[in-house]
Amino acid sequence: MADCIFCKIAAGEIPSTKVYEDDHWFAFRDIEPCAPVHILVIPKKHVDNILAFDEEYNKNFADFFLVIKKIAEAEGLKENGFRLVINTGEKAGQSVFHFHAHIIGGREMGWPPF
Ligand code: DGP
Repeated sequence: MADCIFCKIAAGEIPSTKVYEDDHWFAFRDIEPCAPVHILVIPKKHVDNILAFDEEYNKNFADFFLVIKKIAEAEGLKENGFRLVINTGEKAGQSVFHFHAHIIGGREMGWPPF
């Protein structure tokens, strides 16, 4: 999508620190990390957020959790776990309107998250 910063990152038009890529997914390090490991996982096919999903688009997410698992293992997060955060909507903290999941790990975390 034109003027989408994450579409441009996935296309290599804006530089990022890539940690994973396949035909459908792109993952890179967050520019403002909140933990030793802070990675953003995005679908290459643009969607604003979960609220914009329909049944057709959802088919693109068949391997979503396997991709998350692959990245988490490669980042050494298997032993101590990690947090997966998907901010959806401006009031919930979404600032970039291209779906992204934050993989956050490498430190202890509390609950609730706010
Ligand atoms: P959210 O608030 O959930 O929409 O998260 C957006 C995240 O994206 C935020 O943690 C900062 C990160 N971010 C924004 N612009 C860039 C960028 O140009 N490069 C990288 N690597 N991360 C970015």
